[in-house]
Amino acid sequence: MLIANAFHPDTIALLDAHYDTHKLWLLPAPEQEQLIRSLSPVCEAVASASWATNPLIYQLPRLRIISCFGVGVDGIDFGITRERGIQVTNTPNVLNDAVADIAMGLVLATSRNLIQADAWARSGQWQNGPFPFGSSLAGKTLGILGLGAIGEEIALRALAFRMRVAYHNRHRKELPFRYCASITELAQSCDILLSMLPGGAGTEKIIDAQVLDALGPQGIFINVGRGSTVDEDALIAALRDKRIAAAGLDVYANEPQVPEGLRALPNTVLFPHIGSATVETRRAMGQLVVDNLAAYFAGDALLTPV
Ligand code: 8YV
Repeated sequence: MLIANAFHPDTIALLDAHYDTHKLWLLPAPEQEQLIRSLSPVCEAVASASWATNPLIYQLPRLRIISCFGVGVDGIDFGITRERGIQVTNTPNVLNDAVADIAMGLVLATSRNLIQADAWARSGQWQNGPFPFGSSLAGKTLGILGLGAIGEEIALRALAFRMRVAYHNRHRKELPFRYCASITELAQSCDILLSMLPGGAGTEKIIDAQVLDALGPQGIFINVGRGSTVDEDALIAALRDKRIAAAGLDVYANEPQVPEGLRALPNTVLFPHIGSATVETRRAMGQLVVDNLAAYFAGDALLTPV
């Protein structure tokens, strides 16, 4: 088994106990290539984050199962996995609360300028005058783009903050929230547009200048889904020209690179993809990776097949 990423130590220990494991992330790039080549005739299983998976699929002809660490599987070439009968699993649901918490963290940080407020208190600027006012959440509309299991957790939290909730999905759901038939309609109808969209060809740069202009100069954009869904140049231009008020981002098109244009702006809050990054959640995700592999090798039904 090839382990591609540095999972929680408990997960690594469980994998080590049951399989002949090889750890890719510990090696420098040339040695990684060497390891993959040497395992190519024998490697049957990969435990990997989605983004690190494709190169392994192409180089491991005996691969039978990919146990993906994360709910998003946009880094996996399903054309190839289906053709070769490779099973794929992911880790849904166990991360819903952690990601929803970070989403609300970005909502609060952008609307109340929390990061700037911390800097203000530390730097002694308070002596020269009060911190500028933010904007309230109560009574505002949170527009959730991609209302799946995580989106529903975010909606519950928004209701507790006395916000209204609207959403856009391809299909309307039986939920007591306003449904908008298009992304642009949702952007027009909300104060804070929050994207939970998955990556992939169907959503590539779907959040573009037109959507951001519909959000408007008081609007805030939050992204906790995938960076590939945003036209980042259009986002930088909209933030710079004050065509939207602020953005709070946990994900980027080309991670771990964060575009200089975003870093240079004062009206952005930028997190390094920490949506699921709590000890408890990462442990639970790892356990699901391990349990799916155990089920596969025992000949049982996979717990969370994709
Ligand atoms: C990452 C995520 O998988 O689950 C997802 O889709 O984006 C995250 O939880 C995790 O950070 C590992 O890369």
